[in-house]
Amino acid sequence: MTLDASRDPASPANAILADTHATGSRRLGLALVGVLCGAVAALAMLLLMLAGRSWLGVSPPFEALPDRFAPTLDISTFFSLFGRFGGYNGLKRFGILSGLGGLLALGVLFGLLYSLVVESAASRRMTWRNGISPRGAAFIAGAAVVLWIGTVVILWPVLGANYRGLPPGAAQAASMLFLAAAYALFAAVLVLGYRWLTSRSTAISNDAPAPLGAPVGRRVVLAGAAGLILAAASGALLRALNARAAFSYDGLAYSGPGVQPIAPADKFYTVTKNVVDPDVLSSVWRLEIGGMVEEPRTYDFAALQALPGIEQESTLMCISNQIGAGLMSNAVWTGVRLRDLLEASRPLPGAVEVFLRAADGYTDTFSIDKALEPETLVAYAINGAPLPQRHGFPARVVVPGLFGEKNVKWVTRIDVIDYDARGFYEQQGWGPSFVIPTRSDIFAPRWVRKRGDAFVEPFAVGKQATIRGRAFAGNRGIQRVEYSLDDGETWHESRIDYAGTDLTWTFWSFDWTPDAPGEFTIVSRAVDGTGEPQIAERRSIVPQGATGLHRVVATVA
Ligand SMILES: Nc1nc2c(c(=O)[nH]1)N[C@H]1C(S)=C(S)[C@@H](COP(=O)(O)O)O[C@H]1N2
Ligand SMILES: [Mo]
Repeated sequence: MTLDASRDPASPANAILADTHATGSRRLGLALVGVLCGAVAALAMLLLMLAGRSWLGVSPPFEALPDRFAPTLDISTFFSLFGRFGGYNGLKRFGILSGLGGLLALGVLFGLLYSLVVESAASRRMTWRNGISPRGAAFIAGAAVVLWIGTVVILWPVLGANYRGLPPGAAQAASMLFLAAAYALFAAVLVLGYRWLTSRSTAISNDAPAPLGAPVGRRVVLAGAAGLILAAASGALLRALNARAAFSYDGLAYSGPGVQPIAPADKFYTVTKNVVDPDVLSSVWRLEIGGMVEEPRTYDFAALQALPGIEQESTLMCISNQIGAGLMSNAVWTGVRLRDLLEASRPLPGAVEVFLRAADGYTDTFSIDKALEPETLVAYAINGAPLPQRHGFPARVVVPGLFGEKNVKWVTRIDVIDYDARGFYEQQGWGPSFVIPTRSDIFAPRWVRKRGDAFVEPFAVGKQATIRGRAFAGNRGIQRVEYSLDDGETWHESRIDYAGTDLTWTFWSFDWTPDAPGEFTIVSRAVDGTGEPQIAERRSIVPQGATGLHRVVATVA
């Protein structure tokens, strides 16, 4: 069994030493072949997952895992991670990249373990079929099944995501099947690859194990090349997904002197939990109404649009919108009243909430009373045109009066439930109230946020300027907006430029001709449609949205 010809085979001591040395390096070589096979198999599996994500909308584990665990973070951890990883986008990127890294590391680990099992003496004592160790095959099949069960259990709450728009039940089945296919591909590539890369002779006697396999150098090089090709293909798919990622528009604000009463759809503020938003096919998409109803129903896109619909102007605002900031916009929505959809399915007595699910696995809830209000819509158009992808194509919920997160985009299922459930962000500890507090702010002339907010350009003594702002009170409307030029000492009524409706923001303004140089702190305060004044006390966005007055310092020269 001496493989090293340079040593003197005549010396028994040397022969044994050489044999041990050769066996050691052979074992190392085989372990490296295992690692290589594991890496190639993981890359093949990665490519399948990326193809499934790109074309079938199946969420791969490295995307589903962050979604699974983001809601379990409490808000302060969530924000401190923003700080550590460079904002929400940085955190999302980190989540995906560590998932990708973990997947490849697991592949390599299982490749190594597979090689150790296959080359163990116990394995080499057995009868192999078609050059495959039964022990190795059992090990990798068992590992794949255990991993599959583990993944399904851990990812269970998010398996209902399908970025092409399959409703949750079908999406869950698709996710589970696809995972099984991906793990089976991994196991098959690993087993067949390892077989192809090692040559071996069979056992001589029944009690002595067959010798170790020997790596086939030329094939190892080819396998390495195959790995590089797979990596390049995965890289191309990852780059294509990255080009569609929400990084460039997540957190898009609508603010400044250019804001219009009705925002163009492409300027409408945008917030999403996703790295890559759903790309829903309206032909695949369904809206299911279920849970505690007498008659569950499923609507396709044509059926939804064929129902009697309404047009409704309403304003949407994110709970994270700071006073004065632009995570708010107003638009005209077209859609079906959620009430009509629910009544067609006849909710059973005892209904407490509706539980909404979306193509991206997002969830949220609101009370059945809110769901039955005539202003709560399943909308399929914005400003007369189909919803843009990033705003929830083909359909989203619009719930006037409640913060943006309740306005579920890409909605695929609405269940009537008889208990108090919590949505994606709600689980982090936001709320419990999602009713929008009254607010007002100044958007023109342009100001910047330094230590406080200050107008960019100085005002001139004797020259008239117009200060413009907006006010919003959820679904309560705005009665009037007052302004102060002396940091809240004295107040004056502003002029209303755009009244809107109870469901929208209001634009207000006043003209000001400064009569003396100096610094002036301009403040606004609104009164909602029920006569309640805006809360002046400053509260942070956590956990129920910000309150407080908007102050902007003007310098008069
Ligand atoms: N399916 C789904 N719906 C969602 C979200 C999401 O990430 N996924 N984000 C919510 C949040 S936090 C906000 S503020 C609004 C933003 O809606 P917009 O992007 O159309 O302005 O959508 C809500 N609906
Ligand atoms: Mo939000």
